[in-house]
Amino acid sequence: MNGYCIATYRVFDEKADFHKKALGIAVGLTVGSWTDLPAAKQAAMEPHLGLVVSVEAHEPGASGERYADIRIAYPDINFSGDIPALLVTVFGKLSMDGRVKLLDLHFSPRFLANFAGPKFGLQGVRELVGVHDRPLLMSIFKSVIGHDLPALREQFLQQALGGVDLIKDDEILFENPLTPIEKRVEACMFAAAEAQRETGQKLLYAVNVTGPAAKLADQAKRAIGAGANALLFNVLAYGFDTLRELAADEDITVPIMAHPAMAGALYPSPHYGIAASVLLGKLMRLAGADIVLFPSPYGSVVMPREDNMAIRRALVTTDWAADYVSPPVAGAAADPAPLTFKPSFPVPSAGIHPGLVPLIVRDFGQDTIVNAGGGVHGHPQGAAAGGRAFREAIEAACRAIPLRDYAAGRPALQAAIDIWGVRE
Ligand code: 1AE
Repeated sequence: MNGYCIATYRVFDEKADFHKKALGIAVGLTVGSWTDLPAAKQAAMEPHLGLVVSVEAHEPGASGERYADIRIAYPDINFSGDIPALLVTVFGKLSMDGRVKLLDLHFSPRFLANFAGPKFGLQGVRELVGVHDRPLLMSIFKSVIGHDLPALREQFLQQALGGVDLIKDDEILFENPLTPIEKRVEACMFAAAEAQRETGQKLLYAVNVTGPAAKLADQAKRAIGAGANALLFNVLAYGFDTLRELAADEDITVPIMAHPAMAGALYPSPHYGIAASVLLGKLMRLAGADIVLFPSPYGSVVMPREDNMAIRRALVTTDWAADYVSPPVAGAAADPAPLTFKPSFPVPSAGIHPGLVPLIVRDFGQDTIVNAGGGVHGHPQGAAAGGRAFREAIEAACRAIPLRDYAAGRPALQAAIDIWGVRE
C-alpha cells in the first residue's frame, strides 16, 4: 500500500490560478511531467506521482494579499526514510520559487517507522533530576569565552547553588584550549557535586558538542566518559539528520538538548521559510531531541504565542495525525495512527526573568523548563539568588499565588521583581 507524506504550503501570488499552481508542485516535485507521457509510461509512473489534496484560496483581506493554502501528498516510495530526503523533496527547489512558506508536514506510518524519537523524553529527564511536580529550572552560562576552568567552575557553582535543575553551556562556547570539553565537564560536574551536598538537588549539565560533524559522536562519548550527563547541540547548523544519528547512537546515554540557533533565518517570515512548529517542533522530536529551546512570546526574542503553542503541541502531544487528510487515491494508506514517540521537553527561552514565570506556567503548565541566562546572572544579589528567585516564582505560579504577594519575606524574589517587574 502506498504511503504519502503531506506538505501544507501557503502560497502568495497576485494573479496565479492556485489549482494550476498546486498541480505544478505535485507533478514538478515528483515525476516532473505527466500529461506529455504516453499512457503506458503514465501507468508505470502513477505510484510516484504527487497528488493535490486540497487548495484553499483566500482572496485579499485586510492585508491586501492574495494567497492559498495548498496540500500536496508525496508518495513515500519517492524518497529514502530520512529528514534530508523528505525536506529536499517537499521544499528543496520550491523554497526558492517565489513567495511560499512550508506550514506543516504530516508523515506516513512508513516514514515514521524510520525514527525512534527522543531516547529519554520529558519523563526521562524528570527522572534523571528527580523532579516530577513542577516545571524544571535551567540556567545558562553567560560570558564564557576567554574564561579559564576555575572561572567557569565558579560560575557553574553559583548557578547550581541557586537550586537550578539544569545548567547549559552557552551555544557559542566551542572547543577551545582554555576550557576543552573533557576538562570542562570534570570541573563542572565537580562543582555540581559540591552544590548538591548543599542543596540536595540533582543537576544535569548540558555541555556543547561542537566541531567537525564526523567527530561529533566521538566528542560526545568522550564528554560522557568524563562525566557529562547531558549534551547541548546546535541542530540547525549541522542538520536534523546529524541530531538523529547522535540520538540513535547506543553509546550516547544522556539526553540531548536542541538549541535553536539559526532558526530565525527560517521561520519568522509569513511569506518564506518553514513554520516554527515544523522546524522547532515536529522535526526536532522526530530527530530525537529530548529538550528543545525556542524563543518565547514573553521575553527579548519574541515569537508569536500561537507559534509557541503549535511548537508545544508538536513536542508533547500525540495528535500529529489529527489533521492528516488521506490523499484522494485508491490504495493510499489510511490516516496515520497516533504518535508513539516520547514527548520532548519544551523550553521557551530568551530574556526570561522571574516576573514572566506566571505566563510560562499559564501557557505551558508543569511540563516545561523555565530557562534563563541574564535573568539568573543579572540578579542584583548574584547568580545563586537569581536561581532562588526563579524557584520561588515557580512555587508561586504553581500555587496560583500572585508573585508580588509571594515575594513578601522572600528577598531574592522581591529583588528580581524590583528590577524586572511582573507580567501576569
Ligand atoms: C532561544 C535561545 C535562548 C538562549 O540560548 C539564551 O542564551 C538566552 O539567554 P538569556 O536568558 O536571554 O540571557
